[in-house]
Amino acid sequence: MYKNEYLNKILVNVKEKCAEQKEFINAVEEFLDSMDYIVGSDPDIEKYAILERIVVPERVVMFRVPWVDDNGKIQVNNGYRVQFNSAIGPYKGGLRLDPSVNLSILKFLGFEQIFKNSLTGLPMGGGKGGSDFNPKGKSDAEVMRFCQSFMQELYQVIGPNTDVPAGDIGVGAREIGYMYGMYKKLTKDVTGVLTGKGISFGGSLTRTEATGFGLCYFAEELLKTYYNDSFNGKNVVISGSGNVAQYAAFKATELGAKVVAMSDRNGYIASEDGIDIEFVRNIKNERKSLVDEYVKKYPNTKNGKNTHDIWKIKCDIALPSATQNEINIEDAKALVKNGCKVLCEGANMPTELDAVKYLYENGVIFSPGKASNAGGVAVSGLEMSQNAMHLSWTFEEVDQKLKEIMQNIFKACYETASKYGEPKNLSLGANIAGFLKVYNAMKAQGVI
Ligand code: NDP
Ligand code: 2IT
Repeated sequence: MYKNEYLNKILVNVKEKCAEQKEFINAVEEFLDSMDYIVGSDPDIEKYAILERIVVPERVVMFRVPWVDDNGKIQVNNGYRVQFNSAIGPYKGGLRLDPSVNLSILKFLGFEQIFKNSLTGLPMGGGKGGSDFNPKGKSDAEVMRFCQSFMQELYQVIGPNTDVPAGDIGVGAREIGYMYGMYKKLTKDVTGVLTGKGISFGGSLTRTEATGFGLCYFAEELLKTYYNDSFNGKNVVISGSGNVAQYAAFKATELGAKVVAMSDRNGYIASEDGIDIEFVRNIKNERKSLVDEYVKKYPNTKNGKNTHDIWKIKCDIALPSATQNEINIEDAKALVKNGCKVLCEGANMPTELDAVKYLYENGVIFSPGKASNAGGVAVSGLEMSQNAMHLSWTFEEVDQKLKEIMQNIFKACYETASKYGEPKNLSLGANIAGFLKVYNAMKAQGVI
């Protein structure tokens, strides 16, 4: 229950109309919590029906993705693009390929993306897409045929000035390359409709590293502000071992921390001496199992199959970077008990709402993914700028811009949270700061 009746009406309506969409309802609920601080003092939010509109995607496209496997058998998957909000720029957001993908998950991700993209300060609206295709165990040729078929439908609704997809879980350089190739063939357009492209065909340097690096730049700023401290000498637990986790591990180490545990969907590894990050990257580049391969080389490594057990590993800083709902209330209790002081989300909503509340009440500084993982989409925005200008910046230039953007995002969240009397509530700061820009744009553009 919110203090404000208008918010209760919005939530009841979303719960009724999207009853099956658990993840989406969670994301809306978390956002509305913060709106309770501002709707009372700004009647225009209700007058212009901003919240009624903001919780409904502008457009959702769902399509069939047929493809032929290596045995000549026809396979069919579901494809989606959720074009959530274009108030401040073209729809922008990743594509996820994972068997768990459904409309609820993509709507939650697209909704979060609206505020994340707004926080970057770049002109990008929010969107998300993907398919329930499982890339695990597929050959390169199968992945290519799937990506080509997926793009044969998707190309109709995207474009460099309308909707610009990128990677997410299960979508990296290989998939973006195949999709870009098919888009180019169908449209004859080479102006960069996807971000995360290969460097030789319009990709930006630092995009691969951007989310993980950005996460650490954000966390470094947070540590300085709240604790007058830094990564130096800290023990860090990072869940996942994909794109975000690998580069977060690399940057945290460069900043003087020790990464003591990592995971993939089959289990976790932990070592007080620190994880061999380069080796983790090699294992995952070969698309192999983290635990099996790691213990072959380092047989004394602590490990386990239950991915939740990674949160029982003692650490100063936790960077969940695998997927949504990785940290439940029990995991949050274990983190607090072991002295964890900071949790910055690298993934999108890896922490369940009651776990966030528990962390907050027990003094752990928490940052939501929409703020701390915005580095990826920020550099995607920079890739769009470079494509539009037909030039490319150096790694150092992009890295420097990324650092400034992450510092600015932290500052916006911190200052906004402080303005509303809760300086340690970065979720509040992120939601309000992200929302205000979108709200003003929607108000200015009329009832659309
Ligand atoms: P990847 O596919 O590169 O890596 C995902 C990692 O998480 C893998 O190690 C994977 O295990 C693990 N994982 C995936 N699903 C599960 C699950 N259900 N349970 C446990 N572990 C799981 O994806 P990214 O690194 O790109 O994305 C990770 C998170 O970061 C996602 O939440 C994504 O939305 C978010 N994000 C990504 C950005 C980007 O630029 N890529 C930007 C901002 C946020 P396995 O290796 O076994 O598959
Ligand atoms: O969740 C995210 O921000 C991403 N997957 C990156 C999106 C992008 O457009 O780069």
